[in-house]
Amino acid sequence: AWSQVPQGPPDAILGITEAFKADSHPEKINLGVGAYRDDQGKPYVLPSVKEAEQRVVKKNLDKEYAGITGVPDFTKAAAVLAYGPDSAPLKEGRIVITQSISGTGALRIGGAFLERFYPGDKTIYIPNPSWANHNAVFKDSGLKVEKYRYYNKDTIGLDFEGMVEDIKNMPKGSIVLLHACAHNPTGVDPTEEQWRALSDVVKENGHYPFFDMAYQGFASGNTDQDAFPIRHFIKEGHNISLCQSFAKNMGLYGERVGAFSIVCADADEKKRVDSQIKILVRPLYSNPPVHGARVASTILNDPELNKQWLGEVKGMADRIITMRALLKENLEKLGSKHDWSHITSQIGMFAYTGLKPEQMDALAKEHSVYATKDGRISVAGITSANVKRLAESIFKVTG
Ligand code: PLP
Ligand code: TYF
Repeated sequence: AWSQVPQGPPDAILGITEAFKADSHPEKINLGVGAYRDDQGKPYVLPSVKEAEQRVVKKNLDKEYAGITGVPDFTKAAAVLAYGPDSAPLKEGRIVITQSISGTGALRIGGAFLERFYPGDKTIYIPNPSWANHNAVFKDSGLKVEKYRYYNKDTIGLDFEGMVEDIKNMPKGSIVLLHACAHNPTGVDPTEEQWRALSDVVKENGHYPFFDMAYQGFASGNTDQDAFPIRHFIKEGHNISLCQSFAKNMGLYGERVGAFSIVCADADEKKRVDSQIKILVRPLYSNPPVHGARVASTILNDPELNKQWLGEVKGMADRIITMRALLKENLEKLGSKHDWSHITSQIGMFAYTGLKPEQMDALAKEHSVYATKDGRISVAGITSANVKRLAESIFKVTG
């Protein structure tokens, strides 16, 4: 029946792991997928997660279905984490929130809701570049995807003027996707002052802000600080949508823990939107898995464990910052003539090195260093043991 099905290309990011696995070099380095590693290069299960898991198991809970929108203790706490305990719409009971299959699932529910109900043009504007999956998720949700300027390759920084100009030039009432913090793939975020200006431009043009926050805590090491754009937009009266992922900040990757929320005008609107979210989720996957949400909920709702977790998030963010500094230092020690200051000025899990596709190819072929063609490296894959060899490899391919 499927003789007409054409061969498709592998995922640009997940495909790298395949190439890495096939390489027999004893000191091969995988900087492809954005997943945190400890300084031994091993996946990291947070001690707070282990503790929460023990507590969940001890409770001997049943395995009944969650409601369509998931585990309420989890979603309530996820909303507080993002919007803050003093958030007005939260206190006024006008935020719809549903558990989701991690951040990707949140984006997909959001995309489907916009496709079904957004009163304006069903186009979503995403930054150029953006996480490769954004385009696919929104296209498959039935939205049109357009890009706005974001990255300036000459400065290896934010093209703030271009971004503002593009947002101004979108048709009034456009949907604008914004990475809340730790922009993937560039590691380049607007400053707080720039966020204030962005909030104004979005408001002046009647646009609809749709936030993706997959790395809360990973940018600054502080979850409140990283939520600044969300909280500022709310303070300015924007009724935003928000996708949250707990893959990175709790290391719950494979547990698929996330949330999607919509800030409504009032409690009545919330009730109606909530009913439609349920109608939308039901034929997609009926209801979400409970285990990961219980673990996250245990961490978020226990003050002691919560504090421990925040320390562990900071620990991950700090290790990444240390590796950035070490990589830059090693490149300079080798006598590289290039300016590598962007490696330490960029934030979050990724560094956008500015390396060309040919140089990335050479890194893989000649040095067994694997990362995406766009020059993005996952700094979380760098360790004290491999940073020197990595710097030497980058030095060799960049001259
Ligand atoms: N959004 C961005 C910008 C991402 O980088 C990712 C990947 O980690 C996601 C969303 C969703 O990831 P997940 O579905 O694993 O939560
Ligand atoms: O950008 C990354 O590396 C992470 C992980 O299809 C990821 O966001 C990558 C690709 C993908 C799903 C997750």
